[in-house]
Amino acid sequence: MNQKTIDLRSDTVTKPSQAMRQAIAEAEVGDDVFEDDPTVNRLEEMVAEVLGKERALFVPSGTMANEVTIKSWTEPGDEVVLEADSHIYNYEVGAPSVLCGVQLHTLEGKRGVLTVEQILDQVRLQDIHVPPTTLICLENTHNRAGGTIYPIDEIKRIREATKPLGIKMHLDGARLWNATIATGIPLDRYAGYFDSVSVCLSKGLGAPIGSLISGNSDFIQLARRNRKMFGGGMRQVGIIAAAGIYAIENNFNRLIDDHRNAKALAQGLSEIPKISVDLESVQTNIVVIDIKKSGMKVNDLLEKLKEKGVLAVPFGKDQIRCVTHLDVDRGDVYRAIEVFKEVFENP
Ligand code: TLP
Repeated sequence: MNQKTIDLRSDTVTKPSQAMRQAIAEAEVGDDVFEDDPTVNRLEEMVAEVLGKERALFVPSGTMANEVTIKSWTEPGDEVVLEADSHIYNYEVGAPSVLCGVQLHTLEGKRGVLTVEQILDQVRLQDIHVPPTTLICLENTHNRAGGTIYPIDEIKRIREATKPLGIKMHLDGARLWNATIATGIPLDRYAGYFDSVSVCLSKGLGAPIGSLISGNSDFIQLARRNRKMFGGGMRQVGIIAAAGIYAIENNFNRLIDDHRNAKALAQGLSEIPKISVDLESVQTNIVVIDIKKSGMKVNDLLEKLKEKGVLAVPFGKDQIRCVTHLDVDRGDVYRAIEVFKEVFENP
């Protein structure tokens, strides 16, 4: 019997369900560059409202959301402070320097979290010699740290200390949905501490494409212009906005299943002697597995897992990442654990 491939590479791999495809087929559309697409307008209003912001703007990807935001808040030569393992620093192809002309100043956090003391120690104010810090970017949940949640008290302290210095704060909230489901802290409470927040529809929520940037009206007006400059002005994209609306309405609350599945996966894997999993960092839908003890090479392991129908991604010299999502159920998790056991028992 042909078994289904268990794809744990990312929560971006989910495919639109029949019901989502139906919503796509029925979407009313217009030209969104003219702000004429009723479905996009509805999605933007919906996201602005859940985040407690004046406006929101639909963009094709999380990367564009972050880069349009950095472009909108900074001038070339400014400095942006962010965590060393952040997505913006590691996985956006150097766009902050190429597209926005800013210098990134990275600080090493613990499980993705920077403290207010660390930030205050390193921000630079206007002085003829230095690039001024005009923006701080935080990430919640934090991808490379393994889906960890930023403590809201620390966010509040950072906000209170840096707002008087005139520094803006942006949240890369690609997976903010997961933080809210895990903690019960509403989206707008997190968002309230930031000048801008980006969220993704194409990760755990299961839409095929799309992210939004939110903030006040002046910021969104500027972001709309920068989105056009970056080639992200889109036309009859109600067809994809409809998938986003469907995703928020139907797939937000179910993220709890992904979190439970990630915990079950982490627990099962942690019982395999040749690998280590930091169970404390498994707070949402991401599991990072360290295979150093096994002496096996990451790419060899990934190849062996693939032969047995389990996909994951490399995540450092001795680490791989597994992500749970709506196309992975508990049975798949148990089968994945068995496959890991087989691979480590008969390397
Ligand atoms: N993350 C992807 C990869 O790029 C690593 C993944 O598989 O997790 N912010 C965060 C925190 C992200 O994790 C991602 C995507 C993005 C932004 C960018 O989103 P896209 O891929 O839509 O540009």
